[in-house]
Amino acid sequence: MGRQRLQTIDIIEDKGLQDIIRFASDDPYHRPPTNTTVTRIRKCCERCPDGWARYGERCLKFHNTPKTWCKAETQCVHERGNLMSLHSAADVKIVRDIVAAATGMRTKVWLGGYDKVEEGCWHNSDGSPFDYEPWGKGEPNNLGGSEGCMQLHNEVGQPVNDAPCNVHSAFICAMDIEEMDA
Ligand SMILES: [Ca+2]
Ligand SMILES: [Ca+2]
Repeated sequence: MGRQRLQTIDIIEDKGLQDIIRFASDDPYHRPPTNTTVTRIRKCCERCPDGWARYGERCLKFHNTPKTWCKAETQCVHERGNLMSLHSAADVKIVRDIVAAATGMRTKVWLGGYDKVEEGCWHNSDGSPFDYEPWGKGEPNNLGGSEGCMQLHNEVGQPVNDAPCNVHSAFICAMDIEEMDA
């Protein structure tokens, strides 16, 4: 449902109102939406839910209540997101900025990366490509043979570390902006 609304926005921007009307219903005789309706649709879909911060095409929410990686992911899913996946240096920076603003310091934060299923085979819990790996020096080292979850490190120059998934840590959730309700 959210995806359909986003497509509607794309069409508004790309092709204009006549295309929206065709897109809005398969019934060629339906009443076309008014401009007022279109405005309302745009506003509803271009913001994040309360408590979430807009970041590009994603909404982010920091949780400073430490949980295991799995419980953190569960919390994110409950809020219709996932633990945040990293895809660029800007992604690391925004997490650092949000965490610093919320806690006043560098805090370890669970991210969406995990290799718990098969050692060395990393995936993001949101299903996006695991295409950015700013591991700290010597990481990922799978210390003790039991580090399967990606965590933002709290030391300067050490972006991410593989850590034991059962450690309790703050975490950050992300959702695609297209997946939210009005
Ligand atoms: Ca591992
Ligand atoms: Ca490690």
